[in-house]
Amino acid sequence: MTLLERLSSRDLIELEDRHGAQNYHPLDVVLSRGEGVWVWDVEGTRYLDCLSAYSAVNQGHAHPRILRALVEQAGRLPLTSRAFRNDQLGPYYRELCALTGHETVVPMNTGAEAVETALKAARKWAYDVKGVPEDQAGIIACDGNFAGRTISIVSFSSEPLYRAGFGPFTPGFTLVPYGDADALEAAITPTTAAFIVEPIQGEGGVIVPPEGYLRRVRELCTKHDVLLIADEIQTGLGRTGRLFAGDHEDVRPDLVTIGKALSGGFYPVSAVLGSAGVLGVFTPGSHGSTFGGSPLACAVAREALRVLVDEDLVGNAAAMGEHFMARLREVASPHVREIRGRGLLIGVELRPEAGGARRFCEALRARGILAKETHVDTIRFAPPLVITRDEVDWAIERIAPVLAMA
Ligand code: IF1
Repeated sequence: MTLLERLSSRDLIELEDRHGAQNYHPLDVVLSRGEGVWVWDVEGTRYLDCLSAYSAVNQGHAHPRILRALVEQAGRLPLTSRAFRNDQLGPYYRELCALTGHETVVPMNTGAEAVETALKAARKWAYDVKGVPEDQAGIIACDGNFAGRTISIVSFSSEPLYRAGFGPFTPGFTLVPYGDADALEAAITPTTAAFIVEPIQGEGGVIVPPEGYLRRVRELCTKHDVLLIADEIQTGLGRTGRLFAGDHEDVRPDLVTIGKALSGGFYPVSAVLGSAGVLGVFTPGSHGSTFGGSPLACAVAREALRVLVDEDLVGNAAAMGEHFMARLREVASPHVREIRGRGLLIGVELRPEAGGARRFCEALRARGILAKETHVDTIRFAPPLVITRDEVDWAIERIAPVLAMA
């Protein structure tokens, strides 16, 4: 046992606050162990995790198969850099392409890097293929988007909190309302390279667009020779009850960004998927990453994807999501304004008079459920996709009195 393991939650919180930058306001629960849908704090209290590290642990905490793959590969060869080839990268590409139906992969680490990579590919495609004049390629994004924290990404954020103090911003971005295909069409110009969109907005408050929106967006992008970039970093890899959230409308984007659950939460692994025609714009030296495509990342991702398939986590997300949502709708609460979502990405929006979602998350925590508010008024329920029917019912027994509280 290390010294740190004997510190209380209070001691550990004090240390974090003394030495850490204050860019988060977490619930004051200090976790030290996880298994499947469950996590334990340093005092040994057990919680059902209804956040799943923002959908990075779709396969459940510390999945034993992914753990084994990680340890095995870490003991053999963690990193080569892309200056040399490694024996995990090719098989990883093959398996990822076979699973997703895409042709080409760019391996990166964090979600933000995958988004940056997709935007770079789209700009270069606009110049090399579409014939847009130099430095004029435009990208259209949606109000309420969340795609990461880099300067270029916050340059197209509509959230003042994410931007304030970080200018000057990267030019070339236009915003349109989410869910409004006519607004997209009106914003497209001859120099538009791409439209980037989340099939369901996560940070925006679990916003499900109107039925048919993504299909219409696909048609418009095709008609105007604009690339459709789907950011599936949060919604992808089973979360919404299909492999990709775009699958609900049979939409095939030109580029797809994935991350988070690609590693089952063990390690930052992200990727851009697309066709050779688009991702082929990258030439040697034009893009890269020290850790992207490392043997460790590839081995972990390969096993994380196999677990997704072998345990039918996509099917379970669909079935358990339906059950979770149906049980939530039975809960009598004066505070609930709307329950929405898909699969196991569920948002419960409270009425403005409820006093904010934060106090409900604190009350849930006191009853053994960890959930996080998004925006001010929405509680997000997004447990690991390995959750069982009994565990959903266990959660509902605790959620119901919290939603009914004064
Ligand atoms: C934080 C939110 C979730 C994402 C989509 C790209 C990224 C994310 C659709 C970037 C990341 C995170 C990051 C995390 C909180 C979180 C989040 F509330 F802020 F919006 F999940 F809902 N595209 N989402 O959701 O991926 O670079 O972080 O790997 O604390 O910032 P990343």
